Amino acid sequence: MNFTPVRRTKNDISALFDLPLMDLLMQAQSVHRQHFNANEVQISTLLSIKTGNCPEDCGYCSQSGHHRDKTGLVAEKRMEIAKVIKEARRAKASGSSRFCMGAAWKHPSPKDMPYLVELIGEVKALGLETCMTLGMLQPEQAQTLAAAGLDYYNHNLDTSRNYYSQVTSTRSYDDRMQTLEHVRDAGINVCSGSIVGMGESRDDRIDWIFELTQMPLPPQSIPVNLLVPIKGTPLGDKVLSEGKLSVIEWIRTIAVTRICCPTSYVRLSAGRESLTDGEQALAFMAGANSFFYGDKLLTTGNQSQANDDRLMAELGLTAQKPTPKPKIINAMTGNDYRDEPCSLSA
Ligand code: SAM
Ligand code: DTB
Ligand code: SF4
Repeated sequence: MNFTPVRRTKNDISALFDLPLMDLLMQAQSVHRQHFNANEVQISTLLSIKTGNCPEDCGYCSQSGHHRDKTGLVAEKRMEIAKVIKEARRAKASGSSRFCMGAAWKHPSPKDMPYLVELIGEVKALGLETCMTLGMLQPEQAQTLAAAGLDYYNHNLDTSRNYYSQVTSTRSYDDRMQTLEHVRDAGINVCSGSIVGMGESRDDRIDWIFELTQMPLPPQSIPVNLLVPIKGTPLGDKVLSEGKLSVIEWIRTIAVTRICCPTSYVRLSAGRESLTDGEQALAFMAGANSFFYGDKLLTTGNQSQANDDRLMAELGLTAQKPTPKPKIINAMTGNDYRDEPCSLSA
């Protein structure tokens, strides 16, 4: 697949946002069809492997330790490997092709690395693609995860450089960019997206898409989250009192992302639970071709699997199969995982 970025100015991106919706959808759908089967979607399942008490202060997040007195979220220890694998088996059986594991960390600590390496090997041995989102990574950590076979690393820019200080104060936009560089340099596919509806302006959404087009390669996967306003978080409370952004603006953001990053997977992520069938169908029309499947995201709800199965059947969408991987080496033993019996029971 050709990942040549489409270079656009901020004015070009702004003009796309200004198009009448039908013209924008038409353009996004025709770009989409040049690169993808328009009736096929990539399906991932998410699991929180370490929940809550995060030292970062992201203003939208239920898992930040800074908001825990107000959100009441109960923190949990790192999940045992056998339990993670049980969930991965369940995801595979339900038709997901990728298993995404998220941890509420600023960054993984050295003692977490063998745990993460083992998880990657065990999940890949089930025939699933692997994705992790663990906070910031040092170059050696990215290389260790790459050597273990990690397929994707999720690390969102979340918004524009300008609005970032309104979102998080415990890290900078450049910290975020640096981890993306380490992930890219290690040869792991980049998954990096945004949250729409946090009180940012359209210019912030334009600037975020511009940042994507300026990367050496656009991310292979781009989640466009719609803020799930969580009571007790600063940005959740702001949106709950001032009102939510129009869903149509989120759909416009998906369409412009599709046009500017034509070969990337664009993912419907957080926020789908509150959407109607029609709104989701418009989002697919706008060029989204990936979504999270399963009743739960990390700490919040998602559309039920039964509802997603029904909607996919109604829309005539089919699930993409995982890309077969030739050889998977267990970094601990040096053996190919396909030759080893899985040590964990379901
Ligand atoms: N701690 C890691 C990090 O921040 O990179 C990984 C987990 S974090 C929860 C993953 C992403 O979920 C965030 O970057 C953000 O885009 C999204 N997210 C978290 N809470 C959300 C919310 N309430 N609504 C929408 N998206 C949210
Ligand atoms: C992403 O961009 N969205 C997912 C995934 N990457 C890790 C997370 C959504 C989290 C929604 C809020 C929650 O469930 O806590
Ligand atoms: Fe921590 Fe990630 Fe939540 Fe920020 S988004 S508070 S880094 S878990």
